[in-house]
Amino acid sequence: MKPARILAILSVGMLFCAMCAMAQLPTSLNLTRWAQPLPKPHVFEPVKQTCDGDHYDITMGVVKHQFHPSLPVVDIYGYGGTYPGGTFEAVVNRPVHVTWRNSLPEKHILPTEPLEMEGMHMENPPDSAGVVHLHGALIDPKDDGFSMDWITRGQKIQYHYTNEQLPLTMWYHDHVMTRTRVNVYAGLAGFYLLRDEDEHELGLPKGRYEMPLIIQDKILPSTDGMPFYPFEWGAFDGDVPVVNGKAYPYFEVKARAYRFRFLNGCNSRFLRLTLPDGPTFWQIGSDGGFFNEPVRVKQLTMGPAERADVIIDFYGYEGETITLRNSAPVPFNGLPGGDAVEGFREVMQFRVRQDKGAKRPYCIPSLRGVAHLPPLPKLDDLPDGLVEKVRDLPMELVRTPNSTTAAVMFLLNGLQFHDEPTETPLVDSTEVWNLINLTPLTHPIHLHLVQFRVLQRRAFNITSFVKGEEPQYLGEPRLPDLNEQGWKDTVRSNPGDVTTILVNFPKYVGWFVWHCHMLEHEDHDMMRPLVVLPRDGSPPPPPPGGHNGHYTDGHTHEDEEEDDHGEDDGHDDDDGDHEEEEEEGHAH
Ligand SMILES: *[C@@H]1O[C@H](CO)[C@@H](O)[C@H](O)[C@H]1NC(C)=O
Ligand SMILES: *[C@@H]1O[C@H](CO)[C@@H](O)[C@H](O)[C@H]1NC(C)=O
Ligand SMILES: *[C@@H]1O[C@H](CO)[C@@H](O)[C@H](O)[C@H]1NC(C)=O
Ligand SMILES: [Cu+2]
Repeated sequence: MKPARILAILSVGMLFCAMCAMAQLPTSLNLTRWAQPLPKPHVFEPVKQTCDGDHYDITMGVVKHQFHPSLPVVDIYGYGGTYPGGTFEAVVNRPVHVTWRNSLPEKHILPTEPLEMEGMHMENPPDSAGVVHLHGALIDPKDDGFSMDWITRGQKIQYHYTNEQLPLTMWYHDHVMTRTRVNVYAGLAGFYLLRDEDEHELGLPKGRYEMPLIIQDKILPSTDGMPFYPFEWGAFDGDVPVVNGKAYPYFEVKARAYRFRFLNGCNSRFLRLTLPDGPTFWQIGSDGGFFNEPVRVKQLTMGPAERADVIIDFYGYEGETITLRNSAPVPFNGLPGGDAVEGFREVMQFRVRQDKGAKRPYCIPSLRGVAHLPPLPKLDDLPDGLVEKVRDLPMELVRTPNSTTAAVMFLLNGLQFHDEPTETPLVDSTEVWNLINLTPLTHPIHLHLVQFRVLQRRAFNITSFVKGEEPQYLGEPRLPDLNEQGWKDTVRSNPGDVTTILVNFPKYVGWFVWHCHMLEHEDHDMMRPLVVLPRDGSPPPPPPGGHNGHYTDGHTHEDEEEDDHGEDDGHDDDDGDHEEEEEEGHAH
């Protein structure tokens, strides 16, 4: 039995201890609600379009930002000059090539004391380290933003997004080892919308009637306008909702249907969103794309990194103001009930204009022709020979070795990130993963590379499991919610449940990761390699990130001129490079 297992049984008591020990966080200023309009993130323009795709040149760096009209403009982080970063508009099967440039400062704007690496057997990354992960993408590992593949100030790297997948709502964000929580909190996140031709024929609301909504939480305690982030490993929950970068915004809408791409972009906070006295949420898609038919949702529950594609029809609500509310408590355990802190019960406001609405309610089309979503398989009824491997993967709360900064940490499968890989599926194989949650919290579990199906959840006896016995189930399996029955890349794993997913590992071999998407958990140390192996027994390509001295790979990270401000010379040079990397990356 692993020591981690023995400790896990103490988990509930230890968690509360850890929480008492945490420093009291400041509270935000009392900011006037609905004092500013909701902005729409700008759409990135390609620097050039060629037969082999759209080329972009994007800098991660310091940006000017104002969270609320009563606060001054501050320096935080962003992509392409703004927080949130610009939106990529991409088309299925048309590749996107991005030169990511790093001009992040040598000294981080948020606390990153080197002590944080205790017990983790690796050096602290430089403050300016940055690496971009495209969340939801079917992708070659060299382009995936592996956590050790960071570049530092003055460096650039080109990533290739082939877009060979169904249309979906993706987002891109920073993913540096042990630093994701601070970098994302500082502003490094944006949308990547992938569409296809057929989607246009559905007649869904578009243009100004389509709005991405990245909901995040901040603490804005001071008149200097800077968001506060503690030096902590425990989950962080801000008390002010920030939507598309603005605290408590309002959105003026017409009395007609809108399409919203909801994204929970919080570090750790779960959301349970409602529109009391407002129209219904009709969810048309989840993380990995469309459902066959819209799903009526009363409460939209979203863990960090989950997306929901939602139609809201304001027809018949002329002249009304409708508040988007949240009731998800902290900590979140998946049970009904509880409530959010006062500042987070109201997220944003819709003001439905009196003039010029629609003439009739919106009729949502069937999405079947675009979704192509196979019926949800049943665990007991999977075709013979489909599943090559079943993995039982416990998540646990354990004592951190020798740490003075964090008494406990969450682990996957009792192991830390730098332990030998254990999740090593064969390429093009299908596996069943049982996510066995022994902790008192819900964890949003994310796998890179794939879109999977959630088959079921089933309560089990934690006590007997911790003793090393086979899982002892305490009830019948429960189907996932209707809006969790489509393609998912992030699933809420609730305490005391075995959450079972069916996952295929397509096309690419090499090093990816799977992790909890509560960023404080992910950073220490609830993230593990996911190494997809070739079928012929040959070794997979090494993990990206060789330039950092931790691994070796063939990947080039170029240094730029010292005074680089992103707007590129030497851009044309990238193309030669790109050819080279492409060949290299697909040569297995
Ligand atoms: C915040 O300000 C509003 C409006 O001025 C006021 O009604 C409310 O009581 C204030 N809340 C706190 C906690 O001070
Ligand atoms: C913890 O500290 C002890 C004593 O200094 C040392 O022997 C041990 O290797 C440390 N453990 C880890 C995991 O760093
Ligand atoms: C859980 O397992 C423990 C140890 O095997 C047993 O004593 C206990 O009765 C079980 N609880 C339930 C609810 O079955
Ligand atoms: Cu977690």
